[in-house]
This record gives sequence, C-alpha cells and structure tokens, in this order.
Amino acid sequence: MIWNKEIECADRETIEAVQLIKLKKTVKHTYDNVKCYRDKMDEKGVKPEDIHSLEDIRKLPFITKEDIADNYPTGLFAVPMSDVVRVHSSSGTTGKPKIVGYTRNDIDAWGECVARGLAMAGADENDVVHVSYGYGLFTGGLGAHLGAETMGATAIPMSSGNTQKQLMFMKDLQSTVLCCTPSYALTLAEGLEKHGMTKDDLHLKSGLFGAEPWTQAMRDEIEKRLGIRAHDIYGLSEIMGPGVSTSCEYNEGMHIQEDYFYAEIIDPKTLEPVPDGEKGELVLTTLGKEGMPMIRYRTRDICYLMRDKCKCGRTTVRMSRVFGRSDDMLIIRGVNVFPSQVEVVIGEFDELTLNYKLIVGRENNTDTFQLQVEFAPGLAVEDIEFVENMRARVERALRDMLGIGCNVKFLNPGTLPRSEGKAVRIEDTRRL
Ligand code: DLL
Repeated sequence: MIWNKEIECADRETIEAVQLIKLKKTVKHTYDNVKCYRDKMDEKGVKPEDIHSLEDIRKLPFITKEDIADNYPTGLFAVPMSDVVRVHSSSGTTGKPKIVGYTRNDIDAWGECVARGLAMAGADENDVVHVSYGYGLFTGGLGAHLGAETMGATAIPMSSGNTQKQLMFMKDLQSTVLCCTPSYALTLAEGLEKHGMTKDDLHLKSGLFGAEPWTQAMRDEIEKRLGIRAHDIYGLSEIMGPGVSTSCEYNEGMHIQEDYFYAEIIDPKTLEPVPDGEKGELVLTTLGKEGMPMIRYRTRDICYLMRDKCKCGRTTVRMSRVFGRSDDMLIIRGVNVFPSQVEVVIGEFDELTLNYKLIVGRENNTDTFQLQVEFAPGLAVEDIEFVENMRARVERALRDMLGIGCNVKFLNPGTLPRSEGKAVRIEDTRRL
C-alpha cells in the first residue's frame, strides 16, 4: 500500500515543522522568480525573511484567479520553460484559460499525493484503476493516471464518453477502482441496465470521485447502484490537480496532504481567518512546488476544516465536502443559493433522480427560478394528481431549505443530457 505513514500519521509538531521549512523555501523561490508576487509583497512591505512561523503566512498577500488571468499565459511560472515538463489548463472565470506548469519534481509530488488518495480508497499495486476522467489539458485524467502508476497499480486510460465501451472494459479487465466525476459515475450506473448488465458483472470495490460538488445523497446513490465505496477527491489545476485532499474509509472530510499544501479558511468579505468548523473560502499555499508555486491562493471553494484525529489514524487536517464555489453561487431575488442545497432537497425524495437543472431568468424585473428534475424510472409524469401532489411537496421543501420560492418542472426519466465530465447544472439567462 502506498501511503506515507510517517507524514500522514505524524504528530502536529512534526507536520508543522515540515510545513514551515517548505513554506520559507516556497516564499523565497516565488519572491525571487515571480514578478507579480514580488511586486505584491513589496507593496505590502514584506520580505521572505519575515516568515518565522506558520502564522506569519498571514502577512503575505493573496493570489487570485484575476492574477492568473492578468499574467496569462505563463507569467506566474517560477522556472524557465526548459524546466517545465508538463502543462495543463482549465477554463478561467474571465474567459482566458488558466495555464499551469509542472517540473519533474512537481509531477513526482503529484503522483505521490494521488497515490495516497488511492490508498485511502483501499487500493494497492494489485488493483486495476479505471480512469474515466477526461484526458488532455484537464488534470483529472492524467492526474488519476499518474497516481495509479506511482502506486504500481494498473492504470486504464479510458478518458470519458462511450459508456458501453467503458462498461465492457470495466467488466473484461476486472477494474477494481473507478475514477471519474460523481455525475459520470451515475451515468455509468444508468448504463449498466441499458446495456443488459448489473453491478455484479463488475469487480469494482471503490471509486475516487471529484472535480465537482456532490452531496451525501449522490454518494448513497453511487454506492448502492455500483456496489462500491465512494470516496471524495478534491483538487484544482492552479494548485496541482486531483489529490490535494481525499476522504478515507470513514468519509468524514478529506485529508489534506499537508506536507504539500497549507490550508486556511477565510471570510471572503473581510479576508480574516474563520475558526475551525466554520464555513468560509479555502485558501491554499503550495509547499515545495517549483513550476508554478501558489501562495495564499483564493480557491473560491466554500468548505470548513476539521483538526480532530480521524478514526483511520491519519492526523492530517481534513476539509469538509465543498459546498460550492463562491462563483457558482446564484443570487436569486437577493438570496444566496447554492446548487448543492437544491441537491440535498432532491435527495430526500425517492420519487426523484439526481438528474436536475436550475434555470434562472428574469421577467418584469423579477428573477425567475425553476428546477427541472427527472422522475425515477417507472413513475409517470402523466398522472396529474400524483404530479401536483409531488410538486407541492418539493416546492415546500425547497422553500424551507432556500428561503425563496422555486417553480418545479418534472421531466420523464432520461430526458436531461447525461454528464460525461463536470455536470452543467445551471442555466442563467440573466447574464445574457
Ligand atoms: O477539477 C481537478 C480534479 C480532477 C479534482 C479530478 C478531483 C478529481 P479544475 O478543473 O481546475 O480541476 O477545477 C477545480 O473543481 O476549485 C472545485 O470548485 C471543483 N472541485 C474539484 N474537486 C472537487 C470535489 C479539477 N471533490 C474546481 N468536490 C475546484 C467539490 C470539487 N468540488
């Protein structure tokens, strides 16, 4: 089993000592080599030598998504291109893609982080890891692949799409661990029946699912329909890709690989730290990354931190599931709404599937808000009495959860397009 017990189960003092050494090195490397960050530090009047403790990180300026856009394509790289062995990219909020670069050492560190995550999902070198994240500029496919190879497991580079072929390979090669987005895991589960198979035709035991927010209801559904244990894996291109943190068999948050990342939670309005257990924006600092180090990177992801010891024995800080991105948050009639809150409500109804879409628009200067959701197979949208009764129940539950009204439209099973990667849940025509 590839996991690093020495670090993952180390006492706080040891972890923090490792973090401090690596933080000092990263700050110096960044200050010396990244003009944008040096300018920000100079503006704040702080020098690398001012970092004496981990708390001193608060003296340092943040890096934001806007900084990445402003320095497109490679202005935040801290090494010459000749030392960069790989680039990846993800779509940026401002329209410009974010380009990220890795040195040989960065790739090795990434492989170790994902391998540790796979170990949390019970994998070792005997496992067959079926990777259905997209391969290419997206970090999902190649990141999961790297972890599987680092572990010495067998990696199957399926990429996403072509459900029937996925299921055939999964069955014939006896894949034991599935890596894909949670929404694609459900698409694959649906495909089983369509292609005359059941979960018992497969040899899967667990899965590492991430790249998009998901709820406990979705986890239950995946576990039930695929007969596996579903783990949450978190990461983002700017910081590395998948593997920044992963949930272990107890599934009480995701263990952050603290020798590679320093995590803080801040109030996105005041930028001040919030106490453990309280939700806020996750801010990450890479420890030791060479190609594109990130110091106090504002992820926009909303979660909280837990520091109590996990039952699995690992002592690393855990982050809760991600409730959503602050930029995914809809403001409807002045009320903040996260798609994950709607998903929690849907999950409470056996009559509904987790295939849904939120449509937001504007009529007569007022926001309109509609949930489109599919009925479970076998239920008829034609039975008017049943539909009206359901509508009243779901609309009431949504109002209780969100504090605003939402119109509900039920669809026949199989109507909405199925996800192959990150699910698209929102259609907001107000922005047009
Ligand atoms: O999605 C990296 C990744 C690939 C993670 C595969 C896990 C598995 P990006 O495309 O840059 O990178 O998107 C990063 O996706 O800031 C979160 O908002 C969201 N995200 C990633 N993992 C999770 C998760 C990859 N487990 C953005 N839960 C992040 C919720 C997640 N949201």
